[in-house]
Amino acid sequence: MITIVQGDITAQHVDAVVNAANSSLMGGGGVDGAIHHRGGPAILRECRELRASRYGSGLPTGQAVATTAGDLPARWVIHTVGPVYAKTRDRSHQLASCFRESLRVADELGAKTVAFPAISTGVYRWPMADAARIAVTTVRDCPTEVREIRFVLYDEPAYRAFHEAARAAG
Ligand code: AR6
Repeated sequence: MITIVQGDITAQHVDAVVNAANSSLMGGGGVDGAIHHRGGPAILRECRELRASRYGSGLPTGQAVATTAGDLPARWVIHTVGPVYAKTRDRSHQLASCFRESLRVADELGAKTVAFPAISTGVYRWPMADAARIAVTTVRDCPTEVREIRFVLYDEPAYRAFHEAARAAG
């Protein structure tokens, strides 16, 4: 089931929230900043451990990895790295990969409810309507045990874009 809501991803009562991270896993602005701010230092501690153990040169674009959600209502944060938008180079497959890989990690964890932000549409400048189309069609076609995939959009235009994408996807 796909649901679309307007709100703050850090406030979602779901099993896992997805973070629009960068490959350093060391935090940043936007969703990433909000998740680390509200989730507290436990998240960064696990991110540091992941950098030291598995991702010495950073989490590659399109991949996903889980940590605790610290003080957030969710149980886990799934960090994924969206592509930076570029007119001259189609990176749609990397954006789609973020959704698929996040759901794969969610299945490994046993998460049944997962909240996604509009990955890459902020600092990484992906046009909202196109990002919404990729997000909705990718999760719709992705085999998963997750029962609710919740898109959490920060503002009204993003919320409308995801509704329109869901309507177009049928
Ligand atoms: N809840 C839901 N959506 C949000 C929230 C929130 N609390 N805050 C912002 N958004 P961005 P990106 C929306 O920039 O483009 C960071 O510095 C926002 O309006 O968070 O993938 C990372 O460290 C936008 O539509 O992620 C990376 O360096 C969407 O979330 C880089 O930004 C994504 O915006 C990643 O850039």
